[in-house]
Formats: sequence, C-alpha cells, structure tokens
Amino acid sequence: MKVSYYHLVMPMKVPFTTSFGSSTDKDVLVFELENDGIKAYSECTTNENPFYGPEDNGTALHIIKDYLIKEVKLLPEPKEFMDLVSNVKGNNMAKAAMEMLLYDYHAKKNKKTLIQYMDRRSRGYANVGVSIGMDRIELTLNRIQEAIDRKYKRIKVKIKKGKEMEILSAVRDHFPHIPLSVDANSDYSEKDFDTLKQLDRFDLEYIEQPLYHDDIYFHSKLARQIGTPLCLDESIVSPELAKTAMEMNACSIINIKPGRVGGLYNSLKIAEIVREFEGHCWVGGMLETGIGRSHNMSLASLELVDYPGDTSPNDKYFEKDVVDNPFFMKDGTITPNNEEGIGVHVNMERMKMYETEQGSLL
Ligand code: OSB
Ligand code: MG
Repeated sequence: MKVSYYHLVMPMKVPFTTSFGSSTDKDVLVFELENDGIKAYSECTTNENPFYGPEDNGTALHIIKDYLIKEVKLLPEPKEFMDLVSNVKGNNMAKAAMEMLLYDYHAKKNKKTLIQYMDRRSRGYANVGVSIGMDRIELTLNRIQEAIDRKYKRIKVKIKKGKEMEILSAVRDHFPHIPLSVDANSDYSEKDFDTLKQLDRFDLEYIEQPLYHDDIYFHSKLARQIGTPLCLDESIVSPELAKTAMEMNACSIINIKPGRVGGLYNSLKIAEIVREFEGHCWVGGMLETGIGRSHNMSLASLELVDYPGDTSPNDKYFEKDVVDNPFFMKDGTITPNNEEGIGVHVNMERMKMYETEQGSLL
C-alpha cells in the first residue's frame, strides 16, 4: 500500500475576496492512496492560512503524519476510522481528508459510485448556486449577470462590516427578484444587530454566518430579532453542534462542508439532524479542485440536501483543473460522476505542473 501527498499551487482565474482576506492562488494538499490496483483521491480543505477556520495546510499535514495516517494503514471503513481517531480533538479538515480518501477507496473496492456507497437516496443531480467574492461593485454586478445567464439557482454575495448596504443596495437595484443570499464569514459582533436587522429589507434567502466563527448563542439571540433566516457555516463543526444550533433555533439552515465537519460520515449525520428539525441544508465549497468538488457533488445530489449549494463547476476557478472530466452545469444542475468512487480521472501531468512539494506518508 502507498499513500502520497501533493502540495499544489494553482492560479485562480479571478481573486476570491471574503471578509477575512483575498486569495489569488489555490494552495492545496491532495492525497492519493494506492492499494490492490485501486487508486483513491481526496483533497484537504485547508489552505495556506487559518483565516476561515483554525487549521491550515501545515497543521493538517502535521496531524495527518503524526496521528491519523497510522489508522488509515488498516484501511478501515469511514465510520470505523472516525471512531479510531476520536481521541484527536478538532482538526476536522485533516480528518476529513483521510476520511474522504477512505470513502473513495471503499466505494471503488466495492465497485460502487460514491453515492451508492453512501447508501442514501439521490435525486440524480445537484442544484447549483454560486458564491461571488467581493470586488468593485461594477464587477460584482457583471458577475451576477453572468451567473443569471448561466442559470445558477441561487446567488450568494460576500459582505463585510460597513460594506453591506452599498453592496446590497446596488445588487437589489439591478436585480430586484433573484434568489439572493449573503455570507459575512463571521465579520459582525453582538453590537451590530441593528445593522444586521436592516438587511431584512433586501429579501434575502438567508444570512450566512454573520457572527463569531465559534458562536451559537449570539446567533440564537439574533435569530429571534431578525426576519431573515440565518444559515450557519463556520460554527457547525460536528453533528452535536448541529443539534445544539437547531435546538436553540440559532439557525434554520446549515451549510454543510465535509471538510469543516470531519468528512462525509458526519455530513450525512448533520443532514439527518437538519431533516429531523425540519430545517434546510446545502453543500458548501472551499474553492475545491475537481477532486474535492467531486465528493461534494455526490453529497449535494442526495435528497437530504434540499437547497442549492456552492458547487459551481470547476471552470469558475481554474483555467486547467487537475481532472480530465470536470463537471458541466446545465440549467443550474450538475449530474455527479457515475463511475466508481468519486469518478474523476486525475491528470498527473497537470498535478506535476502545479506541484510545489510531494511526499509519501505510507
Ligand atoms: O464561507 O463559504 C464560505 C470559500 C472559502 C472560504 C469560505 C467560504 C468560501 C466560499 C466559496 O464561499 C464557495 C465555493 O467553493 O465556491
Ligand atoms: Mg460561508
């Protein structure tokens, strides 16, 4: 058996700006597991800094090398793997990278697609929304027009404190009726409730993660005072916290990112908790390459996932992706791959082109 990692730096078509910063390159770790003629892949959703959440590429690689890889060696199924590494607290993105590698491996070993291996009902396609970073307002408006022309089912724009009114007034002036949401990436505090309440006038589907990255309580307080539904992203790092948030009515919607919650097994649990509470969920993104996007797309096609996600096709980000069979969107929907496992054909020449470091873990 062999497990390798590839550290890639891929130039992005346009910089992506959120309230916590801008990225011009996708700086990412990709993993490859080879055993018995099977090649499985995954991608870690960390990047070069800990500005979205607490992990970065360096911490993830360290946790994987020093704690997780020895459990991967026994090739456990994903649930078993999560039990084996439960003594490692947090570090969800590192865990998810290994867990999703095992999902791809076991699906392929069982000659199943990832959807079949997850064993949940799929609607056969994912409804696709788009996440648009902050930029000069004319550029944002152009990007929204392009997204409408491409038939995205929901448009999400990034906002930050002090810029929300300018951005949303311009967007709603030009596009009064589009399904619109905003993502603040935790830029506001409990002193900003008055500002946030003013967003009610923009008829948003929801406001994503307005407050602190690790908060549930203040979100529950805000939810009682505001008309617009709240969606949590950063704060929901486990099925237990998903339940806490739903019980406290801190949100009615959860953005499920497999990386943030420790993998697909926990993602499925969270989707089930949301359903139990009659909430809604969708699958988020971390500007993944075609490899990570493929895990997300299978999850996003499940019936449990009822809202359009941030699962735009690969060509939104990269001129040339690392897979030969990127996703295509038709009428705002994408059909997941139907080959075994995640079903992507990894292009090793492209990987070499972007590689800055490579090493073996097992
Ligand atoms: O909060 O959803 C987020 C990208 C990087 C970090 C955080 C977020 C995002 C996105 C991008 O919104 C979604 C995508 O992959 O297109
Ligand atoms: Mg978000």
